[in-house]
Formats: sequence, structure tokens, C-alpha cells
Amino acid sequence: MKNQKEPIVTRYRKNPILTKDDVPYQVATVHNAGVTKYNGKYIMLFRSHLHNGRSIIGIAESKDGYKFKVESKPFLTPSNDTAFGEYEEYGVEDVRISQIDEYFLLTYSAYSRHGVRIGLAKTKDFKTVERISLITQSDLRNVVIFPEKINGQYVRLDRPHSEISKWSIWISYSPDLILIMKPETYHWDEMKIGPGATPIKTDKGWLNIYHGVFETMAGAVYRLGVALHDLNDPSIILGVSDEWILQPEDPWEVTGYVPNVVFTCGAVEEEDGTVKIYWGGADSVMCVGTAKINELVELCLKNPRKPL
Ligand code: BMA
Repeated sequence: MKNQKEPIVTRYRKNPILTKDDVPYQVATVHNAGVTKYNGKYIMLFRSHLHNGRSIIGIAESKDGYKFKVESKPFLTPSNDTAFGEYEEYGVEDVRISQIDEYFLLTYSAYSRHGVRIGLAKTKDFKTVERISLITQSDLRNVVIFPEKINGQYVRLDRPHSEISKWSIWISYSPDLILIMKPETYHWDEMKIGPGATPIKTDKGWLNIYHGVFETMAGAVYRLGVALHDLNDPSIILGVSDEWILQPEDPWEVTGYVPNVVFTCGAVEEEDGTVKIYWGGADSVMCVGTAKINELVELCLKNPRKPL
């Protein structure tokens, strides 16, 4: 285990890795990207605010996971098609990518006068994208789909806004919705928690990198934490780390469009046992850092806090 002074996530020394200046069309921010590997390359689907305050999704590509080149046109903008358009009028945000067989499933927040819902789309090649359906009722965002079917079912982590259990993580298998993890009182994630990156399969369980929010006198602070879910039944939580793994520290995480935010929508597992975690800094720029998967797993199991 690392000694206490060494951070569990090592920030890339050239962060931020992507900013609005790298985008060939006019945007105000680059943040909260889903990231995956396709054809040996890293694909990043990032969110940008336009100058009207609404968000669209751009696409960038990289050979090494650090240096990304943005394509000339956005990847996903609010649909003009009537079926989806009405629900995407206020913008599309925070894509998560999950590969199942030959398809990459994309979940994104669709904002409209009817509230925020999750849209599901799919792509095979990151050139064309096909919308499938809106998959939640309103007031639900941060949906992450597990990257394989478990016991024959698609499984997802949800974050409905429920008065019964505010801002918590639920799990659903097609029709079910089960509460699995709540914010912990007087803890770094006491205000809200939500799914972050697509879960990563390890021999000890599914590693879930999530975000937690703490309200301070100066506003909310967004941090990242980890939880471990049972491989065969991910509604069983094997452990939730008591400590956060990343908090806003760099200047571009502390100051920006929304101050004091690190927010993840994607992480990529590498063959050497590390994971590249991608996060938006202050809703303004994209950053990356690496961590050892076994250390993150150990953090979930050692001195875990209660999930509920
Ligand atoms: C959340 C979402 C994220 C954002 C975060 C901090 O509610 O809107 O997209 O990064 O707030 O502003």
C-alpha cells in the first residue's frame, strides 16, 4: 500500500489534456468525457457548453490516451428529429460509453422543458450514431451500463432524484430499480453520490468509480470515490472506500465554470494493471491520472464505510 502522503491517483503532469482552445468550433468548456478504446485508439466523447449555455458532445482521438486531437465536427448535438428533439432541446451532456459485443452503448443526459432524462444511443465505429430510446423518466441522470450482460441481463447504475433516498445510487436489471448505495452523513459524499465511469471488471469484483458531493459555505465540492460490486450480482456491494480518491486541487479544478469540481464519466483499464481515469476539472477542462487497480480495490475493502 502507498504511504499516506502519496496520492492514490497520480495526476498526469501535463494536465489539463484538453481545453476549449483545442476545439476547432466555438465552445466555452471541454469536460465530463466518456472515454473508451476502439481499434487500438482512445476515443473521447466530451461535453462542451456552447455560448448559449447549452451543451453538445464533441469527439477526440488519441494514440496514447494523453494527447487528443479533436475532430472538426461535434459528435452528438440535440436532435432535429421530432421523437428525440423535444427531449434534447436544452442540450446533451455527460456521455458514458460501454462496449457490449460489437456495439458501444452510449448513455447521455438529455435536457428539455420536460426535465432531464437519459438517452441511449449506439455506435459501431464512432462515425455514425443511432439513437435507440429515452430510457428513464425525468429527473434522472448519471446512468452507467455495465460492459457485459450479467446473468443474461443488461445492468445499469442509476441516479434518480428520489425524495425517499436523495441523490443515491440505484441498480436496475430491466424493470427493477433497487437502492444500493446512499450518501453518508458528515462524510465527503454526504450531499449526493452518482455513478461515474463505466465499471471495470477485476478478479475481486466490479470497480465503480463514482462522484460524491459535499456542501460547504462556499458551495459544493465534487470528489471521486470507489466502490466494489459483486461480479455475479452487482447489486451486492462488497465495499465502499471511506476515503475519496481524488479531490479538486489543481488550479483548473479549483477555479473555472463551476469551481471545485472533479467529475468522471470514463476510465480505461490498461494491460499493466493500471487504469487511466479521465475527469472534468471545474466543468471547464479535461484531465487524466493513473491509479493501480489493485490499490483502488484494496481501498474499497479495507475499512469500508456502509453502503446504505
Ligand atoms: C452535476 C452535473 C455535472 C457537473 C457537476 C458539477 O450535477 O451537472 O455535469 O459536472 O454537476 O457542476
